[in-house]
Amino acid sequence: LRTRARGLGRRFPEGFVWGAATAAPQIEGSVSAEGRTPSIWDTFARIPGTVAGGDTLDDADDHFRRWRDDISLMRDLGIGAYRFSVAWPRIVPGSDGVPNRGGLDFYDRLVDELLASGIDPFVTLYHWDLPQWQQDAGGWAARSTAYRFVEYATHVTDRLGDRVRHWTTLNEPWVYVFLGHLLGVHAPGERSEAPAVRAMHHSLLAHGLGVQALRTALPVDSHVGIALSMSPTEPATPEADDVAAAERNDLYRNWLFLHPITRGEYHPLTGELFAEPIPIHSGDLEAIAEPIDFVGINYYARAVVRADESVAVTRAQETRPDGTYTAMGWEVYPQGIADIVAQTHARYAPEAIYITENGSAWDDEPAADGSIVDRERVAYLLGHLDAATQSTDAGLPLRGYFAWSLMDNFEWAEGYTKRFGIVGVDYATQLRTVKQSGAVYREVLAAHREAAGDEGKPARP
Ligand code: GBH
Repeated sequence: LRTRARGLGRRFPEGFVWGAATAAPQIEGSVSAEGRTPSIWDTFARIPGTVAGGDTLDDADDHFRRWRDDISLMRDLGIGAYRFSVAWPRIVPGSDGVPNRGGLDFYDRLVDELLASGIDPFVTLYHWDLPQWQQDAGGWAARSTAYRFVEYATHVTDRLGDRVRHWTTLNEPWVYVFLGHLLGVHAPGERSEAPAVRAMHHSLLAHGLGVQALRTALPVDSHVGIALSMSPTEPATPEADDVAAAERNDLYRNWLFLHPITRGEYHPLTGELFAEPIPIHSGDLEAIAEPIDFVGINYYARAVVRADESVAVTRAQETRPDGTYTAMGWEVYPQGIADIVAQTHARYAPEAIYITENGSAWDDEPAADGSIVDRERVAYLLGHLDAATQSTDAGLPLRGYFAWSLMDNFEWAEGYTKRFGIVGVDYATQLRTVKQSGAVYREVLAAHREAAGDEGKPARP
């Protein structure tokens, strides 16, 4: 295993960024500390039946208090970059828009300590924790949310812009827009098309206006992008109707957001997906297409689609091919990571691509001595890294990889029952244990560092 990990590490190009990712609502806890007010997930989790086991964000990984230890852990793993999100309701706790010093101070210290540890901070501005006060003003279905997002982003860049070089506007808008507004399984729990279509457009607008604001606020050597959920989508059979269904599903799932961001217009087939009108104002599409420096891909699994006249394209049309499935019920399909990078490059040729998330949940069983030998996660990790070398070998601009997740955390509707960490968390004691997958990742990173002689070199875009 060690040999395989070390061999893999050596196959990545010089300057390749190795990271781990988290998100504020999933790890921080301390939900009312230093002036934080509730987010839509605090509210949603309190509705009976929404989150497994009635779990809430209240304690999570207690990272808000243990952040220093968590950075030591990253240092111990040899991680070169840390992707985390800033909690909007910590920065702007109320509708008066006044920034909150206590919230800003937290991320200020975090960034300083990361830099002092030689870890490059990758900041995500929005990872699903809309302030409840803004939901009360209409949430993503309201245009004002895009403007409030820009004000919030500006407070963050005012404080961190001198030290953070990589910025992501939104994490997976597709997921919070459709799971949150059409399917109702994520916050805010709405179930109809009108708010979903509006949330889609206002998210794109928030992204575009956010990029413009970031460009104004940040030094020129800063890199700005977005992280999108992507599942390469294939037809279940070569039959024409399956192929057609897969094509529409592919557009819906993978390119709905990236197309307007890179082209300045919605994909021509977007109108066929929705009956509700998209609330476009003049100038919106230009703003949405403000150039970005990188696309972040969050890759977990592929989708294999068959035609089904009885369901809309925006509902599941997936089949379940034979294979290995994670505890989330997602197929293990390493080739998909190379496929989706190739497809993204072929369609939109972004300057740089990062895998901003990749990982898997399994029912980890700690051994009697407390160690966690997570064989399936090790296999998933190595399999996906192996496949990712297809992209770098082909000369595609894949610049980095972030494991999801640094540590077990609040897995949204699944609560704390699903574990994605390469580090285990015992929620009763908050004890962290590096899993075998974490140890293997450490080997990959060490081998890459030695082979590329990367020590001390700054990361590339
Ligand atoms: C991400 O969402 C989130 O950014 C992160 O916060 C979260 O904890 C993590 O992933 C794990 O869930 O049905 O087989 O085609 C990922 C959401 C996962 C949505 C994969 C689409 C398709 C799998 N995506 N899913 S499949």
